[in-house]
Amino acid sequence: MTIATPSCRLFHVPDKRRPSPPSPRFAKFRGLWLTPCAVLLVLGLSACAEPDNKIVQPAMKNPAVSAQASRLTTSNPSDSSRRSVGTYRAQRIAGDFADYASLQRFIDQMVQKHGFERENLMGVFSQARRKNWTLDYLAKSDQGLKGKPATGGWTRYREKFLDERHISAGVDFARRHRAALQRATRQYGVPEEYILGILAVETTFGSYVGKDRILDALTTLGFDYARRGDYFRGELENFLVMSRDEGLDPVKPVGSYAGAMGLGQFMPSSFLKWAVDFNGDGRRDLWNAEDAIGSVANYFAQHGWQAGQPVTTPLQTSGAVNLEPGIETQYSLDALQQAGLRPVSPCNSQGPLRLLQLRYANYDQYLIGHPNFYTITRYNHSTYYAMTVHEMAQAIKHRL
Ligand SMILES: [Ca+2]
Repeated sequence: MTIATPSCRLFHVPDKRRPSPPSPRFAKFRGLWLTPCAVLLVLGLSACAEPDNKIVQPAMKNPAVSAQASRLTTSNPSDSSRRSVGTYRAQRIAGDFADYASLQRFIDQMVQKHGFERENLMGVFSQARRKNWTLDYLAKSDQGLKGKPATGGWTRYREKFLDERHISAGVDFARRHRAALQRATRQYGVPEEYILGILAVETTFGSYVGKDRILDALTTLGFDYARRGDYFRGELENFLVMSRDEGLDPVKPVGSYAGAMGLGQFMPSSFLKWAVDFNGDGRRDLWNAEDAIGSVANYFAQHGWQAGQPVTTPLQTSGAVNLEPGIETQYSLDALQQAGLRPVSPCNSQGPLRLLQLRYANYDQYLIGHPNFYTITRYNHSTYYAMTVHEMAQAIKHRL
């Protein structure tokens, strides 16, 4: 998901045990080209990961249980519960955000727009904690994420994910959730391996879904991160609506430092638009494996996935490539061929093509990015992210 556009969820999960790529919303958020410094930040620390010197908290062993535990018991909401989230009440905001006039205005808007109780929201925000680490981290990475991709950047990026741990976890997850995966493929037209590829890269199938409270993350970024404060205040609004709709205590859910949640790391806006109840229990639960499978498939379907169509086609080059690579520029097949780029296999793609450049240590590889590749980048606006999902999908499929 993009920060500025309706992309998925998503900001990335800070998986401390392994570096992760910039997440959906995240790539667009920061720009698509990474300097060497930025690559270190992204690869070494992960897009939404935390610095190496940060103490690692144990991952949630059973996210579904934890999410369930945070639910309120209002299966039949009364008028009061329709106007509030959690059971918090306060006459004024206490704690880290006590003196924030901008938060007071936000609460006023939530009362007027969505009918929340003012005392309830002041009680909720009295629980919020300012995440200074997040602000420090984003300040550093904002400075570094400019310029062209570095030589060898693709090699370093992919090796963080294309390993036995991710692939074997994918095989195991696929065997445990075969029926749901096959049902998602039938219903949405998205091959199961691409659903698996997303869940592998985002959270290694829920083995690490983040440890920051969503309330803390979104309040901090909404009111102390000026560059994208409007975006995060919007996500905070969506999070409160989501919490009320789903009967969640808004102080309990945890996720990435940027507010992404569950196995697929959906941001609240993506939850409201694209999450589905895929196990039929009447709730959309991003921490539930079946709901996550259906939600990722629905996300792809709603972002233009073309069933039965290719994702990439490798290109042969003759001489220097003078076309601009990247997902923001569209080409016709004729334009690519006239520039000396020839598909290694017949190419009958429907729709605009992208020129993908993968930077190895000693050479650059070029590929066609078909419309389905572009759909993957709606989850995270990054060529390397989408290529990693694609390769992960193929690697897991090969083992099934
Ligand atoms: Ca469900």
